[in-house]
Amino acid sequence: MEQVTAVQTEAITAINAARSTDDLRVVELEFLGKSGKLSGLMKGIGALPNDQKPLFGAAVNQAKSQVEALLNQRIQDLKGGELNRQFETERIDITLPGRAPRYGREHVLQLTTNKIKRTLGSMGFVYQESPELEHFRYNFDALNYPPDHPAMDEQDTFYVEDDLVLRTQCTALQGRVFETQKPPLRVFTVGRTFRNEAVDRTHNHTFHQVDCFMIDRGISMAHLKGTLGEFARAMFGPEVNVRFRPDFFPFVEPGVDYAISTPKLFNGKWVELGGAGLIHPNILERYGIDTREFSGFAFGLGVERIPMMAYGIDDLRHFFDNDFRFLSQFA
Ligand code: FA5
Repeated sequence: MEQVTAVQTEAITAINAARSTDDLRVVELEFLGKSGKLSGLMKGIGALPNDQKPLFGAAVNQAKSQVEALLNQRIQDLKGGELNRQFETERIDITLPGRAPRYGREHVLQLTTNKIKRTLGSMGFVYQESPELEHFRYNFDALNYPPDHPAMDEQDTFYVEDDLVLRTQCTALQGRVFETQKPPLRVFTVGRTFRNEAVDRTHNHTFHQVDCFMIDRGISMAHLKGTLGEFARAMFGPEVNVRFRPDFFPFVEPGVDYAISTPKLFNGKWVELGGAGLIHPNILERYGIDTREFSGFAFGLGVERIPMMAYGIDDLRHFFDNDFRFLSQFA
């Protein structure tokens, strides 16, 4: 019997000494586990005289349930404190200001495209989609490029097949429209264009163009100048100047390049925007449009040049780097 009391005392001392519920789990295993010290006492029962066996068994069981009760009590006591400490260390400061999610926004080239569409749309031009992967014949042949003409060298591009290229100019839309629609016409498109280009601050292999044309009775360079002037003022403000200079494109006659300057930017320097002219009679006649009745103008320009000029951006590669610090400036 003293043996039972001794083990029970040992267990109680261990329970009182425990500082955490983890310690108590160890004590539990040591005394109450299957091969624990209290359960182990039962093994000696066989060696006792028969009349002492029930008394010994009862004493062990009583000791076990007392130790168990004390243990559970201590677990409850310690658990409260441990939970409080955990809550303290995991406390969330609900008074901190929240982190605002970053909202996406339209890319500056998309914003420019939207403005171009609104401007030309309001002048009666109809927007048409056009493919980036284009037939060689729409990109060149239909635009009055004679076979092997050196003007094509300026617009070397990426060939997918002999007759399938990444378009070099949005003017490729013209042939598609003339095949299916009759004048009077006022059409424009905006989209991605590609060239095998030595990349620098104003040239990239991938860029965007607007291309716009109009065919009607009596269309002259005056209509072209008027339209481009209106377009430039919508894009850059009322003080913008537009300059025309003679230039060559196989699909216009006469042909010009045009540049703009605004007193505010680049010290009023002229910046080339694009090319333009009256649509070459060869093209109109090829598509059965009577040149005694109809004439037309066409112009094309680089979309990147518009925000470059409007905001004073010195390198068009910024548009394609996807640097959030750059892009987030344009609302
Ligand atoms: C053309 O592409 C003609 N299709 C424009 C045209 C249309 C003329 C209708 C007459 C009638 P050009 O190759 O000059 O022309 O390109 C027009 C504009 O696109 C350039 O002025 C420039 O603003 C832009 N551009 C051309 N190449 C690049 C490039 N590699 N990177 C960025 N912008 C470019």
